[in-house]
Amino acid sequence: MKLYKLLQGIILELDNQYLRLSQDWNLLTNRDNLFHYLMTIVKTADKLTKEEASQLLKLELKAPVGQQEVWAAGVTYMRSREARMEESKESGGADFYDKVYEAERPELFFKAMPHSVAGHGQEVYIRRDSTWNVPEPELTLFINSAGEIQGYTIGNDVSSRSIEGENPLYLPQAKVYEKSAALGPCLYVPEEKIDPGTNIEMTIRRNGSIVFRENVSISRMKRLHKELAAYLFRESEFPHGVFLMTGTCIVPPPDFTLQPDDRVDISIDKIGLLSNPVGYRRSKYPNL
Ligand code: DO4
Ligand code: MG
Repeated sequence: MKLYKLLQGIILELDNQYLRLSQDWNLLTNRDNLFHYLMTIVKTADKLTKEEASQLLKLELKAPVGQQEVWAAGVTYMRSREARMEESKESGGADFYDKVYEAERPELFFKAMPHSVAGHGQEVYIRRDSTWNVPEPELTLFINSAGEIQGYTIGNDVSSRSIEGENPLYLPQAKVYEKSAALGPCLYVPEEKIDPGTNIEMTIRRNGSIVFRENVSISRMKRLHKELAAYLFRESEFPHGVFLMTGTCIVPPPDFTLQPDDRVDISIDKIGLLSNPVGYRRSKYPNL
């Protein structure tokens, strides 16, 4: 089943039925055994027609995030390892990517606070001080405060490859800035773990034409989801749960950089479509 977060309330979608929930997002999503809890409330929740639900989703949809931080794993696919080694060979950083791909400890980094996450349909930003900006389509885990993977969403880990490539110590600036993370359109809560054969596809459009498209199965990931979750929870607590992007397996060619007004569409089987236009940040504080 799927949970869509609205400006006010939540829509639960189950087998083409739509139900309106008024629960608090953080309390609801952090329940033990979320799938079974949602099954118990299905009978009593208010029903919506398909038209009512699609109108609300059109006008009120937000990123499926409450007070949860967003973290990310890196170099979990061979494709990311190769691309990173290439981009950082001049800075002498290439070895680090090779080592982390092989190491027992995964690369995990902080990605976003909830307020800076873009939802489906909202703009993601690229940095003005970067010459090479890319989207990274990533299956994203939702892990509750007890460290259990309860759901999944689609993530876009928008990144600056020129800043990261110049020096791996610049990683936080390449990765963490306003609207560099997109999540959505929903939180997908299946009864069983996601199918390892699940496909992820990214399409980038410029002036309405496709300039990049690729499709890969998440089965190519080197690490297990539960292994990434266990490392993230080793010495940290997440009282409302946490989102964890699992790394990219799709990398556009080296001469590709995002431009304002591009559109990035990422779809993952069973979860849906996360579509975001690309832009530059318009500062609320023009003197900064
Ligand atoms: O090591 C840098 C980041 C890697 C990353 O974001 C990815 O592999 O998806
Ligand atoms: Mg990434």
